[in-house]
Amino acid sequence: MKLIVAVIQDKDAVRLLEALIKKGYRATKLASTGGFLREGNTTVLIGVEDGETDEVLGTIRETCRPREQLVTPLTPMSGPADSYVAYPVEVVVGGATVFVLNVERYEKI
Ligand code: 2BA
Repeated sequence: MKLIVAVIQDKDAVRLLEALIKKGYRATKLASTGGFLREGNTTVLIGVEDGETDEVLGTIRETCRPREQLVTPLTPMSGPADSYVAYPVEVVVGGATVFVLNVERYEKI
């Protein structure tokens, strides 16, 4: 058994969950926050049999898309803050950051 942990954008969460549930998978949605942007994102936990992993990864690929986002860097911790001009930089967020973990034991109690 595998545990698929997918960090996705909030905008894609409903589409991914609907697609997973339609295909008979079970999933848990967690509200999370990205360490870099410090903005809300969604982490989805999906427990699957080994042979189902690729289908779930395909579903994530179909429903989660990359988007460009402008980020304004924070003022530097040292140096004259008044002469610092923060130019927005563009980062590409998503489609999804996915970790596939081996599950040592699974019990439903
Ligand atoms: P954030 O950490 O808020 O990162 C959002 C986006 O900012 C990233 O998109 C990436 O394009 C950019 N970024 C992140 N760290 C950067 C850095 N040190 N320098 C320059 N740009 C940087 P994604 O790579 O698609 O990541 C989306 C979200 O997935 C992340 O949100 C984070 O919540 C999660 N994530 C990504 N990689 C991870 C990892 N190795 N471990 C745990 N969570 C991860």
